[in-house]
Amino acid sequence: MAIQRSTTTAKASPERTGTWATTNTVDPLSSDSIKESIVRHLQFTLAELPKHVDNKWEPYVSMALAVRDRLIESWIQTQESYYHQDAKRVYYLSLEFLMGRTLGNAMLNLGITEACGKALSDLGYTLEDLRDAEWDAGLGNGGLGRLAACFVDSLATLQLPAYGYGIRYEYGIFHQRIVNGVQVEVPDTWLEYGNPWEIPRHTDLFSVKFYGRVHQRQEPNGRLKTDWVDFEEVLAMPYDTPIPGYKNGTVNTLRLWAAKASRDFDFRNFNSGDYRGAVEQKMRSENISKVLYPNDNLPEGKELRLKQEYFFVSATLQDVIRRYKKQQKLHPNPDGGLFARFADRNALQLNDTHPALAIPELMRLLLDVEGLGWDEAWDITQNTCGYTNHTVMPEALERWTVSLMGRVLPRHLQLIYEINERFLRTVRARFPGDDARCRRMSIIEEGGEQRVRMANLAIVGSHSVNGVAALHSQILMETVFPDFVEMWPKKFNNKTNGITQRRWLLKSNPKLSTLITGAIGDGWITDLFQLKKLMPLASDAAFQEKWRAVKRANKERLALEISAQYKKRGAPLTVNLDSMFDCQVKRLHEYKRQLLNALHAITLYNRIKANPKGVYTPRTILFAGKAAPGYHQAKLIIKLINSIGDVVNNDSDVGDRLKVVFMADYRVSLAEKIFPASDLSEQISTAGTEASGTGNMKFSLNGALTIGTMDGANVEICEEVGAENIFIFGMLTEEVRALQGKYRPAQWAEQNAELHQVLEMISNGSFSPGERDLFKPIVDSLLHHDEYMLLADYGSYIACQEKVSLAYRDPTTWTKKSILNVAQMGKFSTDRTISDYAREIWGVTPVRP
Ligand code: NBX
Ligand code: IMP
Repeated sequence: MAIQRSTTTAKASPERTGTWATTNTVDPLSSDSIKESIVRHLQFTLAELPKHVDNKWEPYVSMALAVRDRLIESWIQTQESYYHQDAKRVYYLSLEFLMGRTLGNAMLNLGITEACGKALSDLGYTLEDLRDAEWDAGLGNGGLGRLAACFVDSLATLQLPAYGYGIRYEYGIFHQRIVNGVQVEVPDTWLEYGNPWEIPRHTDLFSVKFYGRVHQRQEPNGRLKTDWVDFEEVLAMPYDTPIPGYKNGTVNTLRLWAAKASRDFDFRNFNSGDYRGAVEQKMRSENISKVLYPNDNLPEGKELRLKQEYFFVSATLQDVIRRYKKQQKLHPNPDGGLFARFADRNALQLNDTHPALAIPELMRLLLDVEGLGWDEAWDITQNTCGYTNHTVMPEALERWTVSLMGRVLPRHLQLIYEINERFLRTVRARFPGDDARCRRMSIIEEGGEQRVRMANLAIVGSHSVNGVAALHSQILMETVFPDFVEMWPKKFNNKTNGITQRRWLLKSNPKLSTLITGAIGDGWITDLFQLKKLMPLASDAAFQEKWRAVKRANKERLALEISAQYKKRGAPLTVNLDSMFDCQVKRLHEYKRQLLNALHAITLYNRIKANPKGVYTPRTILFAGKAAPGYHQAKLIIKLINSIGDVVNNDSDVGDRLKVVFMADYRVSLAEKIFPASDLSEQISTAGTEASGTGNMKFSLNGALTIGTMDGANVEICEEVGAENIFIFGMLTEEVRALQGKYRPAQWAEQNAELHQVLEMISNGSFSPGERDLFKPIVDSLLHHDEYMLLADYGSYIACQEKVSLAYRDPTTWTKKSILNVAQMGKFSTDRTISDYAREIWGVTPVRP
């Protein structure tokens, strides 16, 4: 359905008096109307005149507001239709939404990119000019946060009644600078100039409580009533961002909460005479939404983080219940209590365990506030919640100490104990006398300091538990949670991740999009399986030629970006456009094995040095990614990569046959430039460690071939594109498992002369002149522990890279494989992922506004 283009009339709400009706006589999506709107915002919202503007920010904001205006009517209509049609709603609860930029996406979804371009050119600007004025909304760390952003896009495009709920961090993921090869973190002040996409809702506040104690008393009717007393109160204020579907009239909501000190609290404290103490407390409570925790796959266990998790869960659930009650009033249910249909009208999806407090919080609201009994409340909770797991690494599972939980959330700790007791009773009934099983399954970890295992809580309190790729789900069921699977086999399922093609092809790679649409039509934009129609063109010489020209142009664009960045760093660098762009872009983590890629780079360097006259396939090896600020080993790996670059890039024997590049500040907007320009995608995690990966899909959708292990979603990519169109190497999960316990990495180093030489160079200061021992910790760790078995996979990796180099020398075959990769990416659209969640977990269906 297309956006309404004709004359529009805003109707007055029936219960209000007065004449609200207005008429709009021009087509709001025409370039004239858009231009008028930009100028009006510049003048009346920003109090500026076009002739006086000397920056890009103000025209960008005016443009953004003009586009936002064009979403509002559909937004309101969409929300009204959810009420009118008594829709079942889905809530995606996530501590992270890595949205990136909004302008380009909003224009595409409204179908007004061209009109906007024309309007701007009349005013003397181009879209490209203004694009870079927008800050990335970087409210996430990596895959988990970006997945949430792709999900809300697909939810709107599929016209599902859905919401994203999270935190409006004042500081998103830090910016990364590279100074002397070292990562330096710079705060992300993305809201400094304001955010034109968000609508603050100053009147829709909820109160969230912390600390205090629990007080139980008998009510006159004999029931036990629980009160939470002596608490500290913080207010949650929502900020709404519109999430438009693709040209379909649906506009959903991303609602992010900001913490505000309560007035009541100000008043009490400021009048007590302790002014400074009161100010400090106010600031402390507003700190809750101040900053995103920058760790991925390693929880910090800090009190503030626990408060963030509870703050957003509590505000969200109060809002969900408010909306449910309102909808029940419009569509009364004569039989059954007010909450009888709650689970029929609401689905909550927990993005990892970060929002798992939703389980005890929903119980608390139903029991203590709404007055339901335990059994009814528990049924509702279990039937409403679903839990998605994103990691199998034990150190990444959240476990809050009981003492912290009891202090910050006394009522919730009590509820968790009660949930656990009832749960363990059912375990004992099923498996009498099996104490070991009870200890393993308990929500409370004993032995040492008591902890709350959030994954166990999430499993017990949900009706669905899913992993994010077939292999990951299998590992979850076989080795991480086998006891739970035995207890509830039907609860467990797989939902393989995806990506939205609207951002990761249509918007980020306009040239390839145009070529594809010219060949097969534009159906792929909302039905990615249609890319299959490219198959017959894979060997078509003329089509191949155009395909290569697109890749070339994208490489030119990235090369300019690289040169600009290195120039700023004072280390000018030109990359060879004929070289293979070999890219690994993702968070820095030992299990992802950027170091293995670095060992390959040194190996290539050594080969060139040993035989400078040899024939080599030129490569530009590009890395990008942030390391958690406290993750020293990861930061040292960044330094090593940059140091290898310093040596290799300045060696005249090497010339333009090899460059090692580290691009700073990997983020959504940079990713959008890298994927379209890459030839080779590095997906080389140790088998069994990467839950899914989604970067792997973005590369493949943009025509890069993959070198990868049989890990995460690589397994399914291989299945889709066929083994002949992907480069697979390394141990399988079972082989990794079999080697654990008896692995002697030093022996692998001794047996491979090239590997031995590479390690020797890293430890003898070849890449750290003047600081010989700088990288010794890396080599020590490899030789003595090598937790992720880089040395065991090195030989197979190098051999596989030789096959890649050889294949790249034959452009016809390479291009054919590239086209066949793109053609077979249909499965990896989040449209498919979300349809599966909607049908198999949430039970929701589309609502057309
Ligand atoms: O989630 C990632 C996985 O590592 C990927 O394999 C997967 O593709 C992706 C989406 O399912 N996990 C991830 O990004 N985790 C975090 O960012 C994270 C953040 C905070 C935290 C724990 C993990 N406390
Ligand atoms: P919420 O979903 O209750 O947060 O409301 C979001 C939007 O839905 C509001 O701003 C209104 O545009 C619309 N809305 C609110 N209440 C009603 C209603 O009772 N009927 C239809 N639409 C409503």
